[in-house]
Amino acid sequence: QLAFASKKVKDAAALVEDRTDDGLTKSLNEMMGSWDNFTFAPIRESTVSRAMTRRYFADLDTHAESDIVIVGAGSCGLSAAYTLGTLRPDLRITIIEAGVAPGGGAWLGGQLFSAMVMRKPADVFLREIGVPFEDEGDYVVVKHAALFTSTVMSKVLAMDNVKMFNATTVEDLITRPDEDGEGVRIAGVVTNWTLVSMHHDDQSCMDPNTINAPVIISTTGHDGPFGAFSVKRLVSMKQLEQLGGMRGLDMQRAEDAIVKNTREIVPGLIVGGMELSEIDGANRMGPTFGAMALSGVKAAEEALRVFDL
Ligand code: AHZ
Repeated sequence: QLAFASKKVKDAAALVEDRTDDGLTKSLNEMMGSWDNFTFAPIRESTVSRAMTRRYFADLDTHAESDIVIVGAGSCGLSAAYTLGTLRPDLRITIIEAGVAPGGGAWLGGQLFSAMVMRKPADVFLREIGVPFEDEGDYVVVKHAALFTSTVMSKVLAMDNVKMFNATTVEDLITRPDEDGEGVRIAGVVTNWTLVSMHHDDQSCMDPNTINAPVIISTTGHDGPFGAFSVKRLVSMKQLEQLGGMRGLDMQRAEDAIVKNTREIVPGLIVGGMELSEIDGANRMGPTFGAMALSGVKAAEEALRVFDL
């Protein structure tokens, strides 16, 4: 254990102070209106560097051997991470997200509109994480998609056993021969800084890093610059014959299909969310997110089944 670990505030509730009648804490209240003599506690620049890098490299060290790696932190990956982290605080869970900003397509409901629609029964997941919604009968509406995404993300990031490496891309899969020696099982992921992954064509000698794990959940979304990563790689390594190709939009069919088809695709690799549509030739659903949340829950369940085998 590194020394800084012992300083960690284990219980966030211990940080919460009583509030005064105006709604703010006494400490903040006292600070307001007394800016003339205001000054921060002293710091040296190297202290800041070390505060960040020491933790990051300790996390890299710890998570080089993970129990479960989730690739992609969109609505599906985050829902999977929440479910896994809650059910199994004993497991070391690693999230690799290519973007600087995790959340995938779940910061807006659709086009550039704020509200996020989830068809029932996905409201169970909103109740689980404590996101309020308007009940419209067969569907519910969260007033801003960012409320859903930031809530599930904040819960996941606060979990002691979960580490997210963002701005980091999974650029290959680690494989081993499977039991009968004919195919492969997935045994981890190959990572690199996203900015490096984007420049393999014009820079050389930028070898990647690796994370071993017996179970991977891939939720990289449908095909696009970074999307459908794992399933495209399975085709190029001849573990899948071909991709079905995501079909046109049909909300009714698409959401049922994505949840139903969330499964282990090759030993050790579970695929969830819109990445699945590329394997199975499923329709897209457009701006309804219930299937993403529940596919994440099912992917977590599948991952635990495989992990506990
Ligand atoms: O940055 C990607 C995004 O945050 C990340 N990602 C993709 N490839 C990666 C790689 N390494 C690391 N190689 C990678 N990260 O994966 C995340 C995918 O999020 P998403 O929101 O695109 O996918 P999702 O399946 O969670 O949600 C899909 C949401 C959609 S798409 C859609 C439609 O097109 O009709 N409808 C819905 C609800």
